[in-house]
Amino acid sequence: MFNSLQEKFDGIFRKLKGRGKLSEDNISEAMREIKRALLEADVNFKIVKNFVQQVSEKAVGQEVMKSLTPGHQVVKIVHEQLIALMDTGNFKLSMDSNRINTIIMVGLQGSGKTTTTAKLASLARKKFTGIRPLLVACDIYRPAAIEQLRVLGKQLDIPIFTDSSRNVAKIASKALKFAEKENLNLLIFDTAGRLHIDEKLMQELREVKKVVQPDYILFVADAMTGQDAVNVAREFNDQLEFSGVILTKMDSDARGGAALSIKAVTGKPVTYVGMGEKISDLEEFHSDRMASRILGMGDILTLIEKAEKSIDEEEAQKLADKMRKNQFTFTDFLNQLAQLKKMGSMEQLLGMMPGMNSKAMKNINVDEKEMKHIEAIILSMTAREREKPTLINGSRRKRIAQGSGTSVQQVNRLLKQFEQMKLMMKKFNNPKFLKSGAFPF
Ligand SMILES: Nc1nc2c(ncn2[C@@H]2O[C@H](COP(=O)(O)OP(=O)(O)OP(=O)(O)O)[C@@H](O)[C@H]2O)c(=O)[nH]1
Ligand SMILES: [Mg+2]
Repeated sequence: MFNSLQEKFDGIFRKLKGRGKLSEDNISEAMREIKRALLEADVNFKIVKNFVQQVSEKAVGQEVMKSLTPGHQVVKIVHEQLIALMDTGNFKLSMDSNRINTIIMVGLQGSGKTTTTAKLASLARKKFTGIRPLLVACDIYRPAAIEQLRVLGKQLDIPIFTDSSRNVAKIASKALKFAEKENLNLLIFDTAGRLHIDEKLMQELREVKKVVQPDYILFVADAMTGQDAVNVAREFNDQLEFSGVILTKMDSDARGGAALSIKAVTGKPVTYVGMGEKISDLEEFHSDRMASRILGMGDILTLIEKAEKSIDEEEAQKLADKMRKNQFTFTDFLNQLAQLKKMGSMEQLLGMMPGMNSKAMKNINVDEKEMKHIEAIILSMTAREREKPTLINGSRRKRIAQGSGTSVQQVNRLLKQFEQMKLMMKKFNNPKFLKSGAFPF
């Protein structure tokens, strides 16, 4: 996500930070570079112009020029300005289990409406107490669309509503009655997409809107389509007035133009972002966290939230105790790998760490295959070996390598890394080390 923009900002800021004092020329050169970087990221031209103008007005001010760390001051200004650009205002999805809540999903064909309908239902059920969702199939043009929703519903154990009527507004109205009867209180309407906006679709959506009187209309857009997504958003908003945007496929979007422009162009905020094809790959959008990610400052808050959602607190406490007492074993390591996997791919997680821009990621070379090897090696150990790795002599190493389809060298490497890890933990546990401030948290 945002890889190319991250890399460019990194280069621009490195130059600025390297200078003791900044002249107006230095700043205007940086502004030219920022402008180019944003345009290459496919951000709307007018927005770029405005953005750079505002940043430079603040940056050439006395405070920055006189500051001892002018480069850092400029980064701070850009950070603030990025936050303002993507500001979500006071939008917050809220739900009340004592009444029927409704959301209509709209957007072009293939933007991710159906997938996101399921993701959102699952997220709402977790986030709000007493929410019982119903997925309503309003895409009557493709039989496969209903089947797709059915599969997703089944996977999540969430009911879906379908009807043979050819009138979408009628289906919507029947779905509302069905929900009342079945005591379901969140209806998400998955509507049909078109390749382009056409009057028939808009008319149909307006009718559904009239019948449902929805709490929210969410416009779903494929982030990878950049400015096209923004232009389509503007038209949908003019014709239908939506409440917010969900940007999908952010995991594959290297440029970020849609995320950066859509609020300024439509006046409607990005609310959630799709970060992958899995049901759990839907994240709340926060402009400050996104701005930090773009500037390579990481997104520790989202990382913590992900951890809170996927990691069993009691387990984590036990683990921390073991680490403190230096009793950490391969069994614990295996458990930890399993918990980590629940949080997402290694790449996704590392991407949220501060300083992890795309360049750093390349150097680290997150190899999911390597993780699988590690897992296989540990699984090939006996229970006793996992608890007491010093038992693992030459012949055991050979057996483990054979059992896990790896080499003795790989087994050796893991054993060595494990020892080093334990040494590190010992260091962290030393109060002197913690006081030295070397540990960042
Ligand atoms: N990588 C990635 N893929 C996604 C994401 N969201 C959706 N997709 C994929 O995008 C494709 C289209 O998604 P759908 O949910 O079927 O899109 P749709 O808007 O319902 O499409 P139509 O019903 O044809 O209009 C599917 O293959 C999804 O798996 C995302 O956040 N990341
Ligand atoms: Mg669909």
